[in-house]
Amino acid sequence: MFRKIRHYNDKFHFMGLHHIIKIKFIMMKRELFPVFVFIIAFGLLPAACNSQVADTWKASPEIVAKSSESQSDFNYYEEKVQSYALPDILVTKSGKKITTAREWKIERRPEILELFRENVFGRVPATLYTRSFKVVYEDKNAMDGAATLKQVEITIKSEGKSLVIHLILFVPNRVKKPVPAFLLIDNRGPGNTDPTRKTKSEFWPAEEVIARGYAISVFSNSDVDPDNFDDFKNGIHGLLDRGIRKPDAWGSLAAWAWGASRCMDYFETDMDINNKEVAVVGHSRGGKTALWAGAEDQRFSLVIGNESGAGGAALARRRYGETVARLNSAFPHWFCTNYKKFSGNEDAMPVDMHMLLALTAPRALYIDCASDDLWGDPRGCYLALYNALPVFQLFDKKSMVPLLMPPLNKQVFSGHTGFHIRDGVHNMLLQDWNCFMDFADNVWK
Ligand code: GTR
Repeated sequence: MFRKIRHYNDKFHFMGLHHIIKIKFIMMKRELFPVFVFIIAFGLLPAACNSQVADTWKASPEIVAKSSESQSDFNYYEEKVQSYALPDILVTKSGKKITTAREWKIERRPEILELFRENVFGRVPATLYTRSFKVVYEDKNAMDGAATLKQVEITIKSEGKSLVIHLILFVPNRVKKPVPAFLLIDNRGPGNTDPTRKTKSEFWPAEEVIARGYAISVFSNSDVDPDNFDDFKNGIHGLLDRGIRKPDAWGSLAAWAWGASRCMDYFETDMDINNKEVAVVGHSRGGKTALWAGAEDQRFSLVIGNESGAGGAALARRRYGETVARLNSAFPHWFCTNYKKFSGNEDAMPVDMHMLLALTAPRALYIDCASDDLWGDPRGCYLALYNALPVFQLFDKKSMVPLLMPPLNKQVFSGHTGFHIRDGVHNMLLQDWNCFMDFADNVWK
């Protein structure tokens, strides 16, 4: 069930079961032996040799030292990462090996989704509610005629109480409809998402996205659930939670992800939007949320986790930068109560974040990090993506990222998986969005 891996450099990827199986297969066929020798000579050996190191990202020693100094309770040294064993993504709880896309979809995916609901993000309550949509403002001549602006109220009602999610949507005018769209789960406040466009921010570069022919939309996570610990009294919890809170009841991240799905419900009613091509995007806590939204709601065809870090793409077992214990103490409202069992006890988790990423397959997944954001463990995010590939490849062999982490500012993607690490601090910038759109161009063609 668990596979031992080495952590320090990327060479361990060759320990992946899928590679071993492939190599065994090649060796069985004698006529293919020269191919095997070729792979060893030109594939494994150069990858293991130092000449490649210049082409792969490594944390800057200065930033490692600085981060370590400012947060001395956390590990920033790669050589101090203890070895760990990741749960095998392709072996079911009962020990069955998954070898086909069908088996993944029917057997392993639902099992992993349940494990994340039970132990990490929590479960959405079954409480009945109604939702309605109202376009409260429309400007067909927004952005000097380049786009149509729609401001939509999504009203959720249950037993006399209600809550409104405010969706802002720009649709490009000079493009054939319906168009693909990006939906940002905004965790930074309205200063980044001004519908009047008097204030502009790279965090939500609406003009640039419109210029590329995509619609761009946003809602604020705090509309769904304010980002503070109040024992789950306010926001959607106040509306839908009933009875005594269970250890697997949803936290705020799951609530925000649920909010993204309500925006998707709206897109399904808007003829301008191609609801088969909607990307959910989030930064940091919003990035963790986007990954979970994509796992829970398979209508999102592209999932983008920007600097999602611990509780997002970063492998928990590496305990590099932010840890499960710190997430639980600093943000007790983000995850379900069961997640607290894993504070300082990551090896006991029945999942790790490569499994969260795999829940996106066979849809498209993009992960990105920033070089100075060691708190969010860029290498741990990459390793999660790499270790999710066997699932993507059950559907499409082309889904691939290289063995070694790409160097700074060099985007890599193939098939339905992509990655980059940007130079600089924790943020989401136009440079990142350009990479998302390049990937989307390729996926949505
Ligand atoms: C930090 C938190 C991270 C990340 C970040 C953010 O304080 O430790 O997990 O979510 O906030 O959302 O900007």
